[in-house]
Amino acid sequence: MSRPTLIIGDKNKSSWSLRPWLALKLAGVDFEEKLVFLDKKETKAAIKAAAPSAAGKVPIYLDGDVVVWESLAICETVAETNPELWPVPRAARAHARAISNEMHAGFLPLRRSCPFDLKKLLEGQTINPEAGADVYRITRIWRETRERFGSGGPYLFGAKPNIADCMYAPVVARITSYGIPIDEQARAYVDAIWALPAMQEWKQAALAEP
Ligand SMILES: N[C@@H](CCC(=O)N[C@@H](CS)C(=O)NCC(=O)O)C(=O)O
Repeated sequence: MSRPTLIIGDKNKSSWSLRPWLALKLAGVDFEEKLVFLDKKETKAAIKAAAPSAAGKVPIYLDGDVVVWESLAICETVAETNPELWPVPRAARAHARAISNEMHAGFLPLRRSCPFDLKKLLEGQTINPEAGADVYRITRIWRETRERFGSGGPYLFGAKPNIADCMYAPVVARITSYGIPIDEQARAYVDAIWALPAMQEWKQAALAEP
């Protein structure tokens, strides 16, 4: 049987690709990755050729007759066969889904003003008030989630990272790239995400990209 394939963009640019890629790695899925360089004249055609029925953006996940795009939908699909990617207690699972959706649908000011770029390493960048409000909301989500569900370890829901951590991983990267000031608790969470071997693998590959 052929391995599932995740079509992704450049690792230094594609924050959306990082999310399901990390979920697949955390779940230990044996998958093939196909990288399409973004912002080239052939990008759209290459993505369309790989999955004509998808929306023409990466990431896209192909597994047998399954074709799924939208990062969170991919994570949900992978979780069907790897249920440990969501926390088990119902209240925790509902909370994880809510904060994952909030990330998927929002925080545009932060995403716009601090584009994903792992090669950047700025210090104490001043961000605009709207982006600042996003960081405030995100760090509050992290704190409240950890207080309520995360006492068993360093991740949002304790000892094991799950899809919610994957959804916020690109924010962790933006905070580091732009030197965005955060409190000590948020810093500990950022450090825990960076310490994941899969995050390091993604980062090293991003740094090696042309
Ligand atoms: N909401 C989508 C966003 C996907 C997206 O915007 N992908 C960008 C790369 S990070 C892309 O494919 N850009 C190429 C293009 O629009 O031509 C998701 O969650 O997967």
